[in-house]
Amino acid sequence: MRAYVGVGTNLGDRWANLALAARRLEAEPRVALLRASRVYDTAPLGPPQPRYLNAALELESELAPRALLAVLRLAENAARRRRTGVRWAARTLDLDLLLFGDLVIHQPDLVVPHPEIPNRRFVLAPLAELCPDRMVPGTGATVAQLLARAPAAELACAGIYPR
Ligand code: A4P
Ligand code: MG
Repeated sequence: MRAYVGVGTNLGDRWANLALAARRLEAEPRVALLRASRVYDTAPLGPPQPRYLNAALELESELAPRALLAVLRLAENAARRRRTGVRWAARTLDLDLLLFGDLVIHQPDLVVPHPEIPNRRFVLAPLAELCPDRMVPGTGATVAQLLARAPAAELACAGIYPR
């Protein structure tokens, strides 16, 4: 199944955290990392915190959604182990399962499509590089359409995804 993952990092060596996420997915036997968006430098949404790097990854997953989510959590943990002396709330790596084929999932610990997609330009801009014409289930709109109507947000392309 074709799946899309949102990557966010605002702590530590952010570029290294992005690279780690890609390496972890590439090392997964039942996951193929097909493409990466460019990397965006984005203003933080929420409480005051450092700026983020955001990107999106396109996967082909033979793993079921929950198993893929577990892989994402392990990759986050791997990034956390690399950091030193940070507050518990700080995040070196946030991997969100944005889309999994056309599936709609509403479980306590897994909601797909990720419910914040329409509100977040830092998710939609990279995702639109990979799959602008893909319908986002439950919204009646494509990724490109959601991007066109998303709330304004400050973001700038910062480079290609590190591999
Ligand atoms: N969960 C449910 N559905 C999903 C899904 N589709 N993908 C559950 C991933 N996880 C999903 O996640 C909390 C719980 O969500 C998990 O246990 C999982 O089972 P988390 O990543 O541990 O916690 P979180 O990061 O606080 O949650 P969330 O919703 O990812 O946080 P936010 O709201 O995304 O906050 N500003 C910019 N510019 N860029 C960013 O990337 N990110 C955040 C993080 C805030 N501001 C930001 C950015
Ligand atoms: Mg998350």
